[in-house]
Amino acid sequence: MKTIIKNGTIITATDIYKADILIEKGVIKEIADCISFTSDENVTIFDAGGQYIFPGGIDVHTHLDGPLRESGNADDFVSGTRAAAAGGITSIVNFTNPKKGQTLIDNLQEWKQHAESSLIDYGFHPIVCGYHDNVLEELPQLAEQGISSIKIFMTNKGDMALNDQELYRILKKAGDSGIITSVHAENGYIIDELIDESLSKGDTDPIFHAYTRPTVTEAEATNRVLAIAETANAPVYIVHISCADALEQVIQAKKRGVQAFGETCPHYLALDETYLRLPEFEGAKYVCSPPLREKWNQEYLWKGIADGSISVVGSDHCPFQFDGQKTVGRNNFSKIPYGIPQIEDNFSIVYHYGVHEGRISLQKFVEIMSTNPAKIFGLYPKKGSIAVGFDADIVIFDPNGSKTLSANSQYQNVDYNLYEGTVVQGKITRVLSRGEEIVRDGKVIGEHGRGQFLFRKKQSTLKAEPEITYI
Ligand code: DUC
Ligand code: ZN
Ligand code: ZN
Repeated sequence: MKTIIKNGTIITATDIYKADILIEKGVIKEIADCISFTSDENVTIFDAGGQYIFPGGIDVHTHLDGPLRESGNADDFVSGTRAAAAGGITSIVNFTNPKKGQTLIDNLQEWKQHAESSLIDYGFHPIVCGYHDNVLEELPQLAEQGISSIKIFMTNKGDMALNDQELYRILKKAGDSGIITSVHAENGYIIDELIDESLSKGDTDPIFHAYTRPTVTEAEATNRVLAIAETANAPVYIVHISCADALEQVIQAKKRGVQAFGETCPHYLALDETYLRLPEFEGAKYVCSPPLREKWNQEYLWKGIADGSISVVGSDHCPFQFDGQKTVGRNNFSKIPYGIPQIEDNFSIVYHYGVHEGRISLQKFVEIMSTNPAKIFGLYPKKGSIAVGFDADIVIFDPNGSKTLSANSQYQNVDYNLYEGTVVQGKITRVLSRGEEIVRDGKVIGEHGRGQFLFRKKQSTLKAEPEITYI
């Protein structure tokens, strides 16, 4: 069975050109000016005239099925990967949450079972919750099992936060094992003090979530973990950079030669702290950590994307229902589960505010949404571009179309949409995953359970490839 995509404009991280694409057995077999076929062949033809052909989005920051702290999140692998597919995402790397006392390897096996219902391909970043010596022994074993990244926290005192010694040991051992360490960099010890001070004054509204997590607490933690990674000579990936001050730490570390990569998220690019002030407690819908920042930070984040200081945009999709989950914190912002729904709109928001509004090029869009995540997280050259030999993970996108973002029309299993009513330029018309059409005219038609586990390459293998050096 063959598929040919005709007349589209192919966008990669480096090129824009018109060509046809031949897909066989889920893989891109040929790219040429005009691919012909005979009428007796069994060929599916998609005419992509006037449309862009992007490599499928790779979202390396998702929390599907995540029991984060006391509240379970609203999307599991069925609803979450349907939403992802509708939004142009063909692969995710999802966080796992180990139970107390569970080994990382056991936890991985458990999460592989959770993800069997996935519609799209998936990998995992195991979260290391707290430190114990076994963790160090397990890291090389994880790498052998196709896990080339982990996540650690400098916040959430008690159950997750690591001290500097623990950060150093884990970063070093992970780096030596070919694993890149993703870090949630906020100084949780200081934040907890600020929360107590705020609550004792009666300052309990959602906006105080932002005021008790000031940019300096993010910048300090970012700087510290970058210095620790530098000492350990280990690669480090700073997740969800929200502000100029934290980004500046990454820029300085890169100048010193630290193997540092930065990620931001669409909400830091498109929303700001004023949303936390919405009446009727609606600000709770926008509670995430790090918090939304003053608007002027957005310009710095876009500049960081454009100049390569930020390598990836990930969704940090971690949805909670407004009714019944977010509302738990009505009288105390620190009880609002932090996290927001985003997996479905990530691609559209970055395209709209980035490409359509002229902040980044089409090639840069592909680089941050697909190519860089694939390279940094060990999926390249299987995923992350449109080229012969790559999986046929493809988004066909009409730049003249548009879409209205709304809770009423979304696949995300949550009772609100962050961007309710926003009309974004461009429309995803088809999505292919390994050559199979999973979205048609914006509707998900792929079956859940067809997604495959992504065995990812170790970071050391990746480093040997020249492509990574441009970041
Ligand atoms: N921040 C995180 O670090 N994780 C989940 C959601 C969030 O807002
Ligand atoms: Zn985080
Ligand atoms: Zn997260």
